[in-house]
Amino acid sequence: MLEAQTREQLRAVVSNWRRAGQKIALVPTMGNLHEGHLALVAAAREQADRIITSIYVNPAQFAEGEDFGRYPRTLEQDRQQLRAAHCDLLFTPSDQIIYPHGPGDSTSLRAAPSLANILEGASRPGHFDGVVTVVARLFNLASPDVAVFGEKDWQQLVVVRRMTEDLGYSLRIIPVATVRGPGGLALSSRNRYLDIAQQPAAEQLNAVLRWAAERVAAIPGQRAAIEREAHGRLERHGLRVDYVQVVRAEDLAEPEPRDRDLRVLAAVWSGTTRLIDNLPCHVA
Ligand code: PAJ
Repeated sequence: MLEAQTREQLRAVVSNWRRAGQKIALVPTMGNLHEGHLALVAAAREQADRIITSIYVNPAQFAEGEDFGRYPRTLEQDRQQLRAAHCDLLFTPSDQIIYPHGPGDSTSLRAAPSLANILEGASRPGHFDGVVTVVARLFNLASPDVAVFGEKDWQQLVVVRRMTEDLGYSLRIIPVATVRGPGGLALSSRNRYLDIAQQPAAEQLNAVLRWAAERVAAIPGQRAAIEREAHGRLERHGLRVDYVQVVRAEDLAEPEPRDRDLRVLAAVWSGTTRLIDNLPCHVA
């Protein structure tokens, strides 16, 4: 596996691949890789000849008081996993490469407000601005043909898809289904903040979403009541609910009676750990 830290190192490799007519996939991550990330690398393999995985813990998408400082950084472990997954290039830019003048004084993007100011964005103001700002930089640096994102972060996927369209990138966004642990908990780097006693309740997040998705699929007219009941169920499991909401899958809008592809999304707190999850909900 090749490695690059700078723009020049990355460009040199990418230009070689381009000259050889090879198709390039980018998998953006913040590291501390798990099977969810590796599923993205496997999906990238299906779509392209060469895979670039980036690891960069992006300060611009963490709000004041969030876990930027203690976000797990496990580069050596990540490197080994990527090697085993046959990633072709690991890109680990420094802050200086991504934000030459510092994140506070950089030229940045604003994510589409209708997508970015709700759900996660309502609780984490500016989060998606930080995400699209870094993802656009990574797209510019790597100029991939495809970029792979997890459905685990459904809202991020929708926001990035819109940014890609709005800015006219000619690349395809490939979504990958959420990888879960045996109890249904979506794999996440933040799961390591959970202690063993919090695990069963955390697993209820997925169980309740499964229940809600099935109910809404069967009786979409009862959506609001189902959201309320899901809220209550999560609280009864000791989870503090930030939101549990059914939206139109493609643009997170409030569903209309004719909409078929919905998505139920939730964020909860288990102690000091914020967990998110979502599931598709197809109305027959
Ligand atoms: P990170 O949380 O490291 O996630 C990187 C990618 O892995 C994202 O596309 C995310 O949706 C996906 N992913 C995480 N857990 C997953 C799981 N259990 N199953 C499937 N995919 C999963 O998301 C980010 O980093 C950042 O916001 C980033 C896009 C890199 C921009 O900084």
